[in-house]
Amino acid sequence: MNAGTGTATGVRLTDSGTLASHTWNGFTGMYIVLAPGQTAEGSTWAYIADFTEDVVRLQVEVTSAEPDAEPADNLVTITAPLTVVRGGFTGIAYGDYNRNHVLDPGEVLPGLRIQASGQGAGWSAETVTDSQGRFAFHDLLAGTWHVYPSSPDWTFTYPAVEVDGVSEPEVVLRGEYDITGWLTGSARLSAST
Ligand SMILES: [Ca+2]
Ligand SMILES: [Ca+2]
Repeated sequence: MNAGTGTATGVRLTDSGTLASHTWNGFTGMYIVLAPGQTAEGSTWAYIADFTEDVVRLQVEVTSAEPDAEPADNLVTITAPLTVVRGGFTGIAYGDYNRNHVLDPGEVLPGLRIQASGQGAGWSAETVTDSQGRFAFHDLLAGTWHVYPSSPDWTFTYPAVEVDGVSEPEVVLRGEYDITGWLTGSARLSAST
């Protein structure tokens, strides 16, 4: 709010803190003009970028082109307690050779690279299945994670897993072999003489 008696031009809002990149609705890229007594509101939505402390910190500052009679009231610092929930999930990957939708002996896929990506930017993790075809992700941020097994021979659907920090869901990754890789061959025709 412009509490002064003169018009404020070039009013802009800047902030710093532990939030990831974000923009302010109502202020983004704009210089606002405020007549005396006029109020401007902004809102924002952001992921939290820094989890190292148990607080969310946001410092918002309003500046204008004109000298401010009282610069001290232009800065607001907000802190809120932050509880970071972490959890994980486990799973097994197999290639369903006989296409019966059942994990049969000999079908587990060891050494399979598995990626997981979460809701936030840069939320990703990766692991490799062990000799039993098993894998586990721990210490992930709670939320929806998508699982991406990668194999040149097997085609998977990419399941979504809810990580809640309470229980660790078990994910079964069933691979179907890529038929295009199995149909290569050659035919030789000969004509009778
Ligand atoms: Ca002021
Ligand atoms: Ca099977």
